[in-house]
Amino acid sequence: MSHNEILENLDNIVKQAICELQKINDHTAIEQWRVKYFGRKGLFADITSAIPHISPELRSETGKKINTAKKQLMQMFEEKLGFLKNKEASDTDVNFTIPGIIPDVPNLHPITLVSREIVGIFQKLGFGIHVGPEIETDFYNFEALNMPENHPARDMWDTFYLDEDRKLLLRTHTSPVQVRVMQKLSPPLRIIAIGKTFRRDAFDASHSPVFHQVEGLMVDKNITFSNLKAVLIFFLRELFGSRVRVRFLPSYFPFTEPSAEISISCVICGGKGCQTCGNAGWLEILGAGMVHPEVFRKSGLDCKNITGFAFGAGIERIAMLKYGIDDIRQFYLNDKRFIQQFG
Ligand code: FA5
Repeated sequence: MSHNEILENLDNIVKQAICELQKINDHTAIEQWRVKYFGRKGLFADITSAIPHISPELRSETGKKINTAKKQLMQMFEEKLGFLKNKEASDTDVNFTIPGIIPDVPNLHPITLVSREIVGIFQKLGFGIHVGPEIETDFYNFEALNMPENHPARDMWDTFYLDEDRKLLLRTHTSPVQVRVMQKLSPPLRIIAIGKTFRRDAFDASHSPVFHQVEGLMVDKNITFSNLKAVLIFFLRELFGSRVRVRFLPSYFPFTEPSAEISISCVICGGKGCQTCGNAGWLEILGAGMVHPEVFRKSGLDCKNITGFAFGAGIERIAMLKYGIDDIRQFYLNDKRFIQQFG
């Protein structure tokens, strides 16, 4: 072979080797390729053996060209080999017989459990379930509830405002749902509404800046405070058992007249006094009263022929008593060990 023939041959070998290498898809084929080009009797051995037959001054240059081509192909070979190894590993590492991972589904959160139980009790009494928005307007959260601008009772709730004009806010209670329902539906009405409420209250054992309330509203002809008492005592005895003691004390809410604050005997300490009930033996869980005529008017109802009662209870406080939890912060620590104890 002449010098030129060797180079031409080398060029063809490289082109052919690259073309074949690209098509290779398994280990057997790549080994065959290696032997064909780099084996003891392979094409590179063959072409290298022709070097001594060309003129001495061209031998070094020819040898270098052959080595460069060899190096280039060897590098491509290594890359392909690595690719095939990875591919085989990912094909064979999948063991389809291994059982699936059992999803870690914890119990329902105690607040969800208690909310469902409350809904169940009121459904037995024929109450419908409603919801309202968590972002409220000043009108629904305050004004329609008989608290016009600058009314001092607005200070009863430390409010998270969402805009400079203080027109949008995070609802401080579920009472705005009363107004929304009365605007939409006509009496007789029997509804509850459950949802999140927000106050700028610092965390302590019985306060959280986000908590849940259940609101109740009953409106019809001749609804009296006795109806309110009967419904609430039924509700609290269904929830806490027939032995629970219920206390009604006079209170003030701008949207009810008369108003009451309702407590039950502390089921954690049995009424002796503990951290949860602030050593009082009673835990206040409800505010209630007869719907104020101004609320009917603001909701567009003619209050001459109708009366009604409303109440609002804190669900966390109810859940604490029901499950013997002495600190409201437990609900919000996201500790699965806590959640798994319920349900
Ligand atoms: C109200 O929110 C009135 N809207 C309730 C009402 C409705 C009265 C209808 C009359 C008619 P109050 O601010 O007292 O009332 O809250 C009601 C209940 O929410 C309390 O009894 C308590 O159980 C719970 N609560 C209040 N603040 C917190 C808090 N920061 N963390 C947890 N629970 C709270």
